[in-house]
Amino acid sequence: MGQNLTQKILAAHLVSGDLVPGQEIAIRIDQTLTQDATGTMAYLQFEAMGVPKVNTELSVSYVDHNTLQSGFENADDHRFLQTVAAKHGIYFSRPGNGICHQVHLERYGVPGKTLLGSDSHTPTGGGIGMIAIGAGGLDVAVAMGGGAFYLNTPKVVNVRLTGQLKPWVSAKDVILEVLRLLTVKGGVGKVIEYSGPGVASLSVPERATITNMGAELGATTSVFPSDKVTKAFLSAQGREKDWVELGPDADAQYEEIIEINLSELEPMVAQPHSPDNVAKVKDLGKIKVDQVLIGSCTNSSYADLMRVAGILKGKKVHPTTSLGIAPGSKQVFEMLARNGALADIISAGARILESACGPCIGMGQSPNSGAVSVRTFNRNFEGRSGTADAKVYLSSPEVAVAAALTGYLTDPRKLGEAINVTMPEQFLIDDSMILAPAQDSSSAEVLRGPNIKPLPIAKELPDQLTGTTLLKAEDNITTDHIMPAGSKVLPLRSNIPAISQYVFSGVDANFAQRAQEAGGGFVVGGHNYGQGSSREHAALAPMYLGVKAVITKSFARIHRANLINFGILPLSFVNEEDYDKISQGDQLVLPDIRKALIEGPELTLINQTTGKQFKVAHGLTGRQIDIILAGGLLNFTKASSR
Ligand code: MIC
Ligand code: SF4
Repeated sequence: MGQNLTQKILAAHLVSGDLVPGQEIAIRIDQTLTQDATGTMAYLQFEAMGVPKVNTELSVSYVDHNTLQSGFENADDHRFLQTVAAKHGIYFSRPGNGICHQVHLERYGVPGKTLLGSDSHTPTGGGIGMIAIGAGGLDVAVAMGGGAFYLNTPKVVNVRLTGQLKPWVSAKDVILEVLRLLTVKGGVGKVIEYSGPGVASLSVPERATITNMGAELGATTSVFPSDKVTKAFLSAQGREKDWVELGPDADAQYEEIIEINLSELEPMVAQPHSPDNVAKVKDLGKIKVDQVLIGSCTNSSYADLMRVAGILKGKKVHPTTSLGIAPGSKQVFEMLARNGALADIISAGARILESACGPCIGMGQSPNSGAVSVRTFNRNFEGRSGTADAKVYLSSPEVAVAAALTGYLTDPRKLGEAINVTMPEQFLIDDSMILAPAQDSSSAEVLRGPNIKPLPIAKELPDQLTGTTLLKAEDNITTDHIMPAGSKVLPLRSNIPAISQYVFSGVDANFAQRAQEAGGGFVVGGHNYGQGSSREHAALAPMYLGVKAVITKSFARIHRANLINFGILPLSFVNEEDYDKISQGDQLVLPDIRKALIEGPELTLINQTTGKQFKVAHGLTGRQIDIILAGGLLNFTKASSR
């Protein structure tokens, strides 16, 4: 039986386990990436592991999230990241060099390699034929130390592309169509593998737009074959030697097949407040648009912005609409500046932002009250823009620029003739903003400012877990609910005592205080608890506040792994209706827990307040049980390397 591309790459990196869907495997990681908002913790964890130099083929540390320096905190973090990278054999991409996923695709992505990144949009690398997976910082730290990455073998879904995109329709519309078909939960436990004759018509950055936003499906990752188009991209980046041809066998098997005819797609948007709330632009009424933002790791490539510049050329932004543009990388920015496209953008009245995540993570450009904001980004969760009542639509650059010019959500096909951009034969290559690690690491000093507080470490699991139900939450709690981002909270990512005061602050302002006064306790949640980002702060900060177990109807993949990594027990109700048998404030007990975890998949939970008791399941593998018993992955890794 033939192999699909996912199986081929996983098999070539398999360290333990069998490639049977649902079973745990361990894979070797060739490359890692971190960004600053998750990276400071990842490097503190790496330091705590005591490994002098990274054991990967390549590890890169990017600064792109916390670039708004409104106090000393972010600058302190940048300096720490630069010096810790120099010491431990890590390449450092300076602030201003661009968004991690865009830069990594341009300068480091290699078909057939594995990439683990402490950011949920790491699957961008799938556009160049990598198995690129998002994970918590601690998993990335372990991979940097040479440890394997553990995951459940995913099912592989084949999205077969036929036809060719029509003018004004773009890669973003392809992934919006996949989101419409599969929904935000439809990719859980799966890899989305693209194939078919339509693939050849998509450039590498277009493919990367599609794999990037596969994160919004909840998928483990997404991947495209590596073909002549990939070769041309690598050669234009001066890296033809990195090319290998890769694809599925002709008789490859898939768990599920979906056909999409590119020729039939039309311009679309994801409406507020979920990336799968997809509609055709032409079917929506007259919607006034207050703000348009173009950029983010989804849509800020050279071709994206050349098309935007081409459409804006000689025109002016609508007087009641603000247009902001953040080029994805220094390479893109400088090429636009040198060929004059930047002048067309400026002349049209756009506000130019630095090459960084910026407004995508609420770092500035929050829209006005009740605003409609059209963004080429990948997430439109309520409040993420920094304005609680803003309505965010996700779109292609073409739809975004049409809104910026007309002031309304507009089908871009009404703008006339489409702009054709050909991919350059040679990109502008200048890696001077990427610093190589120190040759002699003994003289490299790691500089820490007062914002960088030592890493809190969990204790071994006690024999019994007792505590109060600190919070009872609904379905679809995102990591933005658990640990908010934005310009006020993000600078505290290296200071767990300080950031822990914001845990659940948008849901329940007194959570942190209550948790600390109670000496910790339990959190109860509904379905899909922890969807969204890979931020391990959504586990680390609750752990600091004393949260011992989270009991839900179901979890999102990366967040569940993060809870385990920090010694918090993720438990699920065996009977969903037992969710109703716990109220906030109830006193809960998990007796004889160390023994019970080893003995079987189910535990008894006693609600002392009501006198009722019921079953909860842990679903942990043997290795995960050992991690929980040790009080987290860091303790476990240290103990097993002794
Ligand atoms: C995001 O898009 O939510 C982020 C910010 O990039 C996060 C990482 C983080 O919280 O630092 C992600 O996607 O993993
Ligand atoms: Fe940055 Fe936004 Fe991409 Fe996250 S989704 S990495 S915040 S650009």
